[in-house]
Amino acid sequence: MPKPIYVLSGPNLNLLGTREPEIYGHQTLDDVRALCEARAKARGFEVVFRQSNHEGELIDWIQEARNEAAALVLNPAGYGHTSVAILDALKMLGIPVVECHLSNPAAREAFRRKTYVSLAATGIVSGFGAASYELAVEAAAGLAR
Ligand code: CA2
Repeated sequence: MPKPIYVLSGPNLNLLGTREPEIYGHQTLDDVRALCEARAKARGFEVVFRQSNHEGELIDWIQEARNEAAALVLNPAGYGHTSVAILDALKMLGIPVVECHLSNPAAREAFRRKTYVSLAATGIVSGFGAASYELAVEAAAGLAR
């Protein structure tokens, strides 16, 4: 059995589906989890799916992924635009990293056009709502082989 694909989500995404559906869609994070699990299963992987509102906890999980994961899918949410600490953790990872966003940050406010995470990501999937996660898992499964 291969190592799992870690799918980590950052702050406020626990509230997904409850506001701004025109930007983020109507699906909840539990719906997203189900999509990720199904796509990973079809590619022979399991998923470790977690969300945190805390930067340090996300960093702990990224460090854990060094030994425990085949690849990482990360939606850093707001931390993507601010966190050098998460970038530093990703640089030490040594496994493929797929950055993932529900919306397309490049088409939004100027402050969203840069993410630190992108500097360490193998690739980015954004703008497809919950399907961004599915596509990111697909990419991660391909990279993990
Ligand atoms: O599009 C994305 O996935 C983002 O990572 C979402 C972040 C935002 O800061 C990034 O620029 C792009 C915001 C997450 C807010 O969480 C939500 C909570 C409830 C409903 C919708 C989103």
